[in-house]
Amino acid sequence: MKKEMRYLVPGDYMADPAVHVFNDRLYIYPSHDWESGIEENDNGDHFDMKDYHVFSTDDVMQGEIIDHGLALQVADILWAGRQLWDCDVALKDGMYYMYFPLKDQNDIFRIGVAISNRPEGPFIPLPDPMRGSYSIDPAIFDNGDGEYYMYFGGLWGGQLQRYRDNKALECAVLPEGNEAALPARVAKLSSDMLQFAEEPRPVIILDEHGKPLTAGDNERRFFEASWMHKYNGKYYFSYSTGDTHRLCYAIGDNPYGPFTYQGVILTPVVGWTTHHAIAEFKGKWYLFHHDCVPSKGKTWLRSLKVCELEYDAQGRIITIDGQSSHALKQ
Ligand code: FUB
Repeated sequence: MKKEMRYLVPGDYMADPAVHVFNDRLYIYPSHDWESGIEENDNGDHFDMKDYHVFSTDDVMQGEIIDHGLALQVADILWAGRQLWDCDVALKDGMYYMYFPLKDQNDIFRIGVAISNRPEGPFIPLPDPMRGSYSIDPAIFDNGDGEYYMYFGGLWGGQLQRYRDNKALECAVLPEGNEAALPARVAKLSSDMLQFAEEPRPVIILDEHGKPLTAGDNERRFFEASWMHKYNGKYYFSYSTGDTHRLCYAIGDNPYGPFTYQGVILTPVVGWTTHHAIAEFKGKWYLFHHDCVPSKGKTWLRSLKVCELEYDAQGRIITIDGQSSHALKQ
């Protein structure tokens, strides 16, 4: 379905949105792309982001989008190497916790935590990454019962293929063909929100026959960009298929899954990566995502977009055409 789209930050390059409603206002936590001059490669070196800005609004499709300025930067993180990728933020007991993936000084992605007493930051980073953390794209889900879950992981440049059972491998191994696909991971957070409360578990996605998706099924299997939301009592795990450039989703009965594959949320956009957040605000559902139309296809200079998201009577998400960005609205 073609949709009316809005570019949210036309004056700058922002990507990988995480979105939450805090204190009746909608907050957007994107990655901040820039022209670093680093050549494009499969390792993602050209995504050399150095800081985050936070945005907020009280009207998603028409209202003013406020840029709250610098919220966190690589220069302030003691353990930093390079590359601040997709972050997310959770609220607990009046404090805001930002979770961010960053390569350490050995070029290994870890997940860090930074804290603020305001949703827009600035966020003060802890001196060390989370114990046992690895890979990228942390997405935090508040289950509404006092428990918070982190979904994370990403293939290729996201380094997930370097781990099995939460242990680093001697050499990276990417499964192929009929082997089980590499899953995202999920872990409950500790009550102080600063560590995993348990060993991360695999997020299993089943096909229509109840079999886990295979590595060769690259139009449906997980690649990166986890997101979790709840609709009509069901848990919707959504993600990017990476090299086939789709946003897909699977439904389960609890935060750990297993989840059963349902379909495509967004067909490929202009650009290589696709990444999103789904949120309800003032009675409507929205898909926040990015594309590379404004940068004329430069994959490392992405622009933040939003459109409405709809469900059918059975709770299935109605597929959105990723190329419907041509009805540009600013
Ligand atoms: O922004 C860098 C990476 O690109 C993100 O971590 C991935 O999800 C992809 O959007």
